[in-house]
Formats: sequence, C-alpha cells, structure tokens
Amino acid sequence: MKKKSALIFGVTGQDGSYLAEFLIKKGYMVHGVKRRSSSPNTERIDHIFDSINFKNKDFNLYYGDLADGSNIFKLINSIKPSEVYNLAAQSHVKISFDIPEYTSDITGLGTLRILESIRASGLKKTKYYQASSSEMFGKVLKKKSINEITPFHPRSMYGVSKVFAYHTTVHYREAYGLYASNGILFNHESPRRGANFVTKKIVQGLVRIKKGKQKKLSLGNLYAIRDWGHAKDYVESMWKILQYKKPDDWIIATNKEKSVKSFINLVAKKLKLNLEWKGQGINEVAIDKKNNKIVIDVNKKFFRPTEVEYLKGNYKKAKTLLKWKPKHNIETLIDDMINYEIKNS
Ligand code: NAP
Ligand code: G4F
Repeated sequence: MKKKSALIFGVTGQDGSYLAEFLIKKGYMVHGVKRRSSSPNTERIDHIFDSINFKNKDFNLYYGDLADGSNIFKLINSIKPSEVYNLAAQSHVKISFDIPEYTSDITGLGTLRILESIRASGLKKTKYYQASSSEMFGKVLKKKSINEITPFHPRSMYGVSKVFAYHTTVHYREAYGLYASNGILFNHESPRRGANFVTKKIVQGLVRIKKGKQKKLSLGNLYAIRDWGHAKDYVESMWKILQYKKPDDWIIATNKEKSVKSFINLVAKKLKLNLEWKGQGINEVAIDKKNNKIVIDVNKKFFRPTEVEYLKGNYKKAKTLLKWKPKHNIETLIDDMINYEIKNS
C-alpha cells in the first residue's frame, strides 16, 4: 500500500517540528516547507533532517513562503499530499500590533492561498488542517470555559487574521466540498517554544537567574489567564482531527486556568527560588528573599493595546468524538521546560 503523505507549512516551528516527528513515527512520508532566512532556522528539525546530507528518507524539505501563491500551488500540485497541515503564521500576538499588514497577509491570506491551491489542483481527497487559535475568542465576557459555539471577538490583527482563516476554511468546506477542518487550539508550550512567548521567557529567565547568568526578568501583564497545554499532546490532536469521518471544527485545551503570576510562582517553587511579591501595577516586583534583590519587574513595553484577559477551553467534543485528551498537566509541562533550560541555557 502507498505510504500516506503529509505536507506541513510551518515545519520549522514549535508545533511543526513535533508534528513531523509524530507523522514519521506513524509511517507517513512527510514534506515540510521552510522559508528562506539569512541564518539557520531549522534548529527544531535538524535532529530529523540533515539538510546537507539529506539524511531522512521519510522527510523532504522545500523552500516556500505563505506570501508566495505560485510557490504554494507548485508544491501542492506536484506533491499531491494526502494531508496538508497549515501551521505557518506570524504567530506572535504582540508583534501583530507592530506588523499588522504582514500578519494579515501571512496568517490570514496565506490560508486562502493554500486552500485555493488544493481546490485548483483538483485534489478532492486531500485533507486540510487549519491551525486556528483561542485568540479568536479574544474579549470573553464571562470567565467560563469556551466551546465551539462561543462567539469570536478578536483583540489583535493576529486574532482578526485567524478569524479570517477560520471562516475561509469553513467556506472551502461548504462551497467546494473540501475536507477542511479547524483545530482551535488553546495555548500550548514546550521546550521548543519561541523565546519571546511568556512561558518560555519565564522558565528560561528564572533558570538563568538561578544559575547567576541573568539578573532580572521584565514582563508585562501578570494577571492574564491562560489554559496552557503541552505541544506534544496538541499535535496528536491535529492528526486525530484529520482522521475523523468528516471535516469539522474542534476545541483543543485542558480546561484548566492559570494566571501568568501563578505560572511564575510554580516555576520559582520548582527551582527553589523563594520569591516575595511587592507593589502593584507597573510597580509590582518579585524579590529573591535569599539576597533581597529584585528579580522580576513589570515593564509597560510588554503590554498590548488590547489584551485577551481570560482563556479557558472546554474540549469535551474532542474527548468524546476523537478520544483525545491531554496526557500532560501544568506540572509535567513545566518540568519538561525546566529540564531543557537547565541543560541548554
Ligand atoms: P511558531 O513556533 O511561531 O511557528 C510558526 C511557523 O510558521 C514557523 O515554522 C515559521 O517559520 C513559519 N512561518 C512564519 N512566517 C512564514 C511565512 N511567511 N511563510 C512560511 N512559513 C512561515 O508557532 P507554533 O507555536 O508552532 O504554532 C503553530 C501554528 O498554530 C501557528 O499558526 C499559530 O498561530 C497557531 N497556534 C499556536 C498556538 C500556541 O499556543 N502555540 C495556539 C493556537 C494556534 P520560521 O521558523 O522561519 O520562523
Ligand atoms: O505567551 P504569549 O505571548 O501568548 P498569547 O498572546 O496568549 O498567544 C499565544 O497563544 C495563542 C493561543 O491563544 C496563539 F494563537 C498565539 O500564536 C500564541 O502562541 O502571552 C500570554 C499572556 C498574554 O496575556 C500576555 O500579555 O502573557 C502575557 N504576558 C505578560 N508578560 C506576556 C509577557 N507575554 C509575552 N509574550 N511576553 C511578556 O513579557
């Protein structure tokens, strides 16, 4: 029987790298798309693909960019993959306030370019996964679990672009009969998380402070609440979503909430850093009780013009129909991230 094949846009990212590993283990031929960069951007996949020696027979890498429609069409039309995973995006919410047009082009229109390429290639059997985001819910009026029918109210051009991509995916399903599904994933982290996302910044910063390599960590809103899962669990849900008997839209989350501040306190406790919090608002600081020095402060440059204050997801539909549930919890996620930083930072 012919091997199944998957094409991953965003393979060099956190999720793309875990998904590539997962699909190779499942016996897929995996095709990944990386964008051109002036310095190496394949750190997260170098262990599965040696781009000099073309080491892995189950994995191919191509240049591509979500801004380039003809390149996307050529890749899809020649590979004719069984499954396409669109994980590529300008994925940083705060940065989308600085580069709103670029974010809309890649995170929003990039999705249309892929779906239109699948349609125009006549690939009726190709299944499409869209990396939708809990950021689409944005301004949540009541602090309760979000599900698949909660209305969207995005608070950034990243969120707005993801809403465009979500609806484009639904539209191609309804108008052209494509198998196109949205995984609406809540925040998920790992040792491979980008350095400027809050969990990585906290774990890396506190480990470095503990090692004496960094004096202070500056953060923004300490009171935002997120539902944090482990990226390894979440890539499994992406695959399960595409194995379901029909295309649909799915919330993937842990249904547990934590503030940024409580995440910090958990990390500090595991590192045996004895923190004392003082002050309020922009003047709030955490002091290391061992030496009375400020190790965390608040800097307004990390605040967003509009914030998403509260996100918690109800994944009951995925649990019931896909038989998916998270294996990790916040403790094992933090342990995994800390162990990596202790060795590598
Ligand atoms: P990530 O680590 O930032 O990875 C994003 C990927 O997109 C990288 O491979 C990046 O390439 C690539 N990319 C960026 N701009 C591109 C362009 N113009 N053309 C082609 N590729 C481009 O993000 P992630 O955390 O793995 O998230 C994966 C997807 O899920 C994203 O779409 C994100 O928006 C979405 N999502 C993430 C979360 C989460 O909590 N992690 C939650 C919900 C949804 P480089 O490596 O070269 O930068
Ligand atoms: O880690 P964050 O930057 O993640 P955010 O904004 O929730 O977005 C992530 O999750 C989304 C899913 O909901 C994805 F779609 C998106 O691609 C990305 O992966 O910030 C989390 C919270 C925010 O409320 C932010 O204001 O932490 C707060 N925060 C406080 N200090 C900070 C900082 N965030 C960052 N990045 N840096 C800080 O210093």
